[in-house]
Amino acid sequence: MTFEEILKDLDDRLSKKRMIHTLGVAYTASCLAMRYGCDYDRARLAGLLHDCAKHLSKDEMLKLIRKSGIDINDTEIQNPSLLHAKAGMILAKERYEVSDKEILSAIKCHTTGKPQMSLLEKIIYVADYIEPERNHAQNLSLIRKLAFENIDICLVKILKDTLNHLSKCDKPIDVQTKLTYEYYMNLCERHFKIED
Ligand code: DGI
Ligand code: FE
Ligand code: FE
Repeated sequence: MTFEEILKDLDDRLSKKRMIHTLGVAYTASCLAMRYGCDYDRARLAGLLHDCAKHLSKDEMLKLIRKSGIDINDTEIQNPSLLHAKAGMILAKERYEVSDKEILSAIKCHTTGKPQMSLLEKIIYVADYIEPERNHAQNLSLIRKLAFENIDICLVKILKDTLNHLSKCDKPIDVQTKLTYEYYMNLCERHFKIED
């Protein structure tokens, strides 16, 4: 399917608010791709599809993921907001005919991140957090600037704020979110001077 065809289908399925966020992520991801020398069309498509399963119910997402034989952990079952990433990857493949493995994996890890992300995976993770419609997180103006200066340090800041936010709200932390933070914190401590 073309970008326009996918856009039309998503527009029929997602809420207006989610659609505005989706387009924000698509174009923020393409800008980050221009900055870091990644294919901006693939970044835009991954951004367009990253939340494509957001309208599904918990049961629909569980069914889709189980049918594909993908593992689901307890934290994901208790926090259905984590499930839309894996479900989105499956929909992108099956409904939107995406076969690009890197785009699929960027959708799959967009909520928690993962250690050793590819450039495209990092771009989608960051774009989801900084797109212009997002306005709740703390430190957003610093993080937005950092996104275009050093994407690895930017990841550390986002993950640190996310972990803080989750513990403040008493939400269980997915093992991937924690591993991702530890991996990028370690990497940045070895390569860059991080200021707190
Ligand atoms: O789908 P979006 O709203 O655009 O954003 P998202 O996919 O990044 O995240 C959905 C929610 O998942 C968001 O409120 C943050 C939350 N989240 C990220 N990591 C974890 C988490 N929630 C829990 N419980 N545990 C995590 O490790
Ligand atoms: Fe999401
Ligand atoms: Fe999103």
